[in-house]
Amino acid sequence: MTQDIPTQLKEIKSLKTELTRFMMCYKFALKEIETKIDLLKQELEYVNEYNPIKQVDTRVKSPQSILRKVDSKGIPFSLGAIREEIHDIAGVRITCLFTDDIYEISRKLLMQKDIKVVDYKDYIKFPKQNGYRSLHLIIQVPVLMSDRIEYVNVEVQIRTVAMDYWASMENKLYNKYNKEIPFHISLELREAAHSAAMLDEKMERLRLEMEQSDEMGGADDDLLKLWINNDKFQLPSSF
Ligand code: 0O2
Repeated sequence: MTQDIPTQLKEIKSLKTELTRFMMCYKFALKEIETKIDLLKQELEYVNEYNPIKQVDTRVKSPQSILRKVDSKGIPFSLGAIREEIHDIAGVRITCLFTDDIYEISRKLLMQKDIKVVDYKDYIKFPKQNGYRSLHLIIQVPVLMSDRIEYVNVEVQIRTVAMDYWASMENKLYNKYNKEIPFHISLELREAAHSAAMLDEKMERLRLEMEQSDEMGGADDDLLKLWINNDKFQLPSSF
């Protein structure tokens, strides 16, 4: 039985409201988590005199991308199922300098009482076959709507600058070759992932050495400290 035009219009309007509320929840969840990260940044900066968070990017997945995932994973086409099954509609990416910072940031975030952990994937200790490394947390953040509290899933990716550099290059190639990266390029990518991991390890060792030398009352390495704490600091050309 076909519905009359006013009933159809009413249904379309109510669907539109439902969809807007659905997407708004993710936008609000990102605002909540951004505020938390900002407070964490300030706290670490003032208490530890070192802010490990170099960059924070957020995004809400586009409706097209959500639909692609629904299709590829065979998820039933309903808002309830999408909410349950797709965990990265709201995404935050935190970039830092050192691997240890990743775990420190994740510990500090997960310590917060109103954050629930849904999933924890450590692609640093267990890199993906293609070389991808990053720490992924799926967390639930409470969002206060006008009539209720919604617990909204947010995917938090935490990685070093080197891991991020690699992942953005790999993503470009993945898109360029329409998911079928030629074998010789995938080998080079794996090599690059290995080099990035070596660089991260080396940087971590240098930092440890610097901290130990500070603890033993050694001379402050002002250049290295300036570099770690200031994004805009440039090494002199004679360095
Ligand atoms: P986009 O465009 O970033 O949104 P899921 O697919 O999330 O349900 P999965 O695959 O187990 O389940 O999640 P995983 O492995 O935690 O990956 C989720 C996100 O991590 C991806 O989202 C990417 O952003 C990133 N990622 C995972 N693997 C790779 C990789 O090999 N290379 C790069 N460059 N990024 C990766 P989307 O939805 O795929 O993409």
